[in-house]
Amino acid sequence: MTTQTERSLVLIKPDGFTRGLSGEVLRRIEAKGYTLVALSIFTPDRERLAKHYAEHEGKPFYEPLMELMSGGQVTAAVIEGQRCIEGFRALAGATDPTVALPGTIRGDLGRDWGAKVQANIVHGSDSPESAKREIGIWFPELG
Ligand code: DAT
Ligand code: MG
Repeated sequence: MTTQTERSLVLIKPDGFTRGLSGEVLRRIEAKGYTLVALSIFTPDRERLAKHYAEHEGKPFYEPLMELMSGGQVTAAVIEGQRCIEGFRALAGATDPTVALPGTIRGDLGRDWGAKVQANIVHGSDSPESAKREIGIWFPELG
């Protein structure tokens, strides 16, 4: 059986960026064998974040999430490889860093800080449809 190569959007969020974890996250992506296709560092504005997190609008953690994400620089990356969407989600670990398994990015490097939103270091697309949509938002030149 063959599997098509695919792309995923990865963000090292401001909490991860500020702690100097961009290199560690990118190291794990490359060590796993995925390829870096695009890389950019900037502070995202609310308009871009509202598009990115449209599915979460109205949830209790939405505003704190927007504040966290617009509060500093992010490292945005497009990665590539067969099943890299699923593969990066496995590298990232569970959304809640307290229960994310050791060995994962969130499990090894994240913790609960008592905030209204979980600061969990990374974002990764959760499906091919999300990846296509999110890559279009963060890297329109790749669309
Ligand atoms: P993921 O980033 O694992 O795909 P998500 O898309 O459901 O998780 O949520 C986006 C981000 O919002 C997540 O990385 C952290 C935060 N978040 C999600 N659910 C939360 C909750 N119940 N309480 C606090 N923060 C939450
Ligand atoms: Mg998500």
